[in-house]
Amino acid sequence: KISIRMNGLDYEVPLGITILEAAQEAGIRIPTLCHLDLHDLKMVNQTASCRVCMVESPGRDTLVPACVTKVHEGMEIRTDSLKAITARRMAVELLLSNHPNECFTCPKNLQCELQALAAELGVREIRWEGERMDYPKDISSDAIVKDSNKCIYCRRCETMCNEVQTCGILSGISRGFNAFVGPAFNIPMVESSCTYCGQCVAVCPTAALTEINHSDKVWEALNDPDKHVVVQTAPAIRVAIGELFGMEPGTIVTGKLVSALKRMGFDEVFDTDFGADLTIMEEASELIHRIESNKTLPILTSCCPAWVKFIEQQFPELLEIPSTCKSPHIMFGTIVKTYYAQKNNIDPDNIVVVSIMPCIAKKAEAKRPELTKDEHNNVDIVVTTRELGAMIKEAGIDFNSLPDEEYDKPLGETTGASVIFGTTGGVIEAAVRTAYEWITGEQLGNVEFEQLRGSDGLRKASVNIAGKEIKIGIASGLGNARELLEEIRDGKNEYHAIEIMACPGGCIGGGGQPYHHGNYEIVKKRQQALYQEDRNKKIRKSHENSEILKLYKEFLGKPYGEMAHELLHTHFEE
Ligand code: HC1
Ligand code: SF4
Repeated sequence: KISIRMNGLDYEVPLGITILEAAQEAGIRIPTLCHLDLHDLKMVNQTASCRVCMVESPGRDTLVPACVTKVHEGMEIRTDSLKAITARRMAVELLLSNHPNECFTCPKNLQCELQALAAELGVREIRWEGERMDYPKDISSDAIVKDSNKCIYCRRCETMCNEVQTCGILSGISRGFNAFVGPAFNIPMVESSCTYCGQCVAVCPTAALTEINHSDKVWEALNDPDKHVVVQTAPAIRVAIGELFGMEPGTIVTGKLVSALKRMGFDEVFDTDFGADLTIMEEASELIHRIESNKTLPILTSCCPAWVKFIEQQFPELLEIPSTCKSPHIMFGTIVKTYYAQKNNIDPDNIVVVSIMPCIAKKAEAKRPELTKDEHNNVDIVVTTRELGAMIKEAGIDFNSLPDEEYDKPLGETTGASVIFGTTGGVIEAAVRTAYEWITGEQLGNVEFEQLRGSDGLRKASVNIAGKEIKIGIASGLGNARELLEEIRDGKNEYHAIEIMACPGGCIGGGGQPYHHGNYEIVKKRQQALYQEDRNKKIRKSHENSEILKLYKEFLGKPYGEMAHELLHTHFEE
């Protein structure tokens, strides 16, 4: 420990920490903008480029950035001097002098960290009316909008993309005044190898990176009398959307979510969890088939579209091993446009399937050629949790006072196994519950597999099924996925099954969820809420979902059979 003096008071702090960390320990706020410490992901963005955290250190002539300056014995620091406050304000003023003045219409309005800082620091005028960057917006992809004019060069996205996700798409481009972050040579996003995981969007403090907004398409469909509009909600929405209405992270709002969607005018409100139960029927069958034939192991889960794009682009030689299952919301869309359409005598061309997803990559997934090649798409429109929250507000619905309502039936019955899909480890736990009972013919006493749970990005465990150790790997975050894939490629991996989710924490940490500003405690609360939702369910195993069993009996035939293959499975592209 060393002694320092901060704002006139004495503190004992550990040697080697920064002024910013010392201030945080002492409960003193130093504003930051480019700095981002994601210690759960072992990632710190420490570019010190914004100069917002300047503090005064008497004895030194200059101000110093608190985020990168280490404390030393006897150091004196003033975070609140006029000089420090003026410097901070000027740093923000300079950023604003080259920032589009369009807060009113900006997708980040009221959620922008730069805007919030300007308010906090009392910036009341911008004294420099100068030249501005004038790059066209990149709307080339189906998922992400890049507006380089709003880039403040904090490089958080770059650190996330390169160090956590290891995708290497984003880097600094151009020099000086014109500098921004984008794909090499500033090629359009769609031409890059971006996975659309959206983690760069999740950490961008401004609107330089946002999701493409598709809410107008939903309103159009809802207002078209010829359209039958069916909505489905992903597992991770119910434990996060409440945050957009001031609720505590991890508040379970399933009933209010259904209620809001009914009030918005959707003809049917369904749950992607049903699709997840269906996925387990197929994926567990595929797992058993591969274990019995001892071929193409390990099987990799295929529900995360960013992860699928990652393996297609980075490990094309391994495309034999992912499960061929379509993702749950795509399976659900397929069933709505076939079984449901036939049962209800509705022309599938008049059905619009809307998916509410925590994910930005799902937008691009829904547009993949092999999932849209039939005369009708599987899923027509994808909106994120954030987009839905904004739509509920636009519709004037008072979310917090809504009653709890139930998902529509049929196709409305879901299990605890499917709701945990939304957290890292959940898909494989759901698959194990079913595979265990199918292989052994015995009922599981306890359906909770603690060894598969947790929040570390890379976990390894095994489950004993009928005397055989089934080895399981779990990765969330694409950098962790890369480690497992390299092991497989190099023949060093002995796993039977691997679950991969592109976003740290799984879908609950998705790029389309309410912004958590790098606070992974929020993501962990969402995770606990999903496990609670699982415990609240009467049925906790996918193969006991009676609506699913009926669907196979009336329409699909056998799990992993011919019809199931045709409708519920897909292939991957090099
Ligand atoms: Fe997910 Fe999935 S769990 S991918 O994370 O398999 O997005 O929530 O809907 O499709 O069920 C996302 C979540 C989601 C699918 C399911
Ligand atoms: Fe990188 Fe993911 Fe952002 Fe694409 S979406 S640029 S892969 S972080």
